[in-house]
Amino acid sequence: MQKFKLKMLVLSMGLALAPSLATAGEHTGKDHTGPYFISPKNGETVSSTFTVVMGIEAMKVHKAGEIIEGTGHHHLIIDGAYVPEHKAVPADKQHIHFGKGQTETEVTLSPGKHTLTLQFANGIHQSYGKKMSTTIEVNVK
Ligand SMILES: [Cu+2]
Repeated sequence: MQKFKLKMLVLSMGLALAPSLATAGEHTGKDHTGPYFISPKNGETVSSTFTVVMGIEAMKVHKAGEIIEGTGHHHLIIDGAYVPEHKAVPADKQHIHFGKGQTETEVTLSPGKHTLTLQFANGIHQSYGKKMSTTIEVNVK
């Protein structure tokens, strides 16, 4: 039984590796279908001011202004949910736009647990929806 389970694990790992092997030589992160946090990592303990590094492979980062297919910009949502597809991402203290195409920012939060959500949206800030979002939790010292 043990042996069988191990074999299945090796098999599924092989399958998971297959797509990245196909694109070997290219840059990593091909397993991400939406935006992702390069830093911090989910569950990480951070100091009150910390750097957030945002990544995306599925689409290209472009400054805001007009709708260009396959492009958009990052939004960081603090302690809030993703924005449903086609809805405009609000602009307030909880929703930070990176309309210049930034992929890095500094955030200051109160001590305790917070969620960080990345939401990718098009050039006029309309959300690409849940599939183009990701949420992690951080523990602020
Ligand atoms: Cu925006």
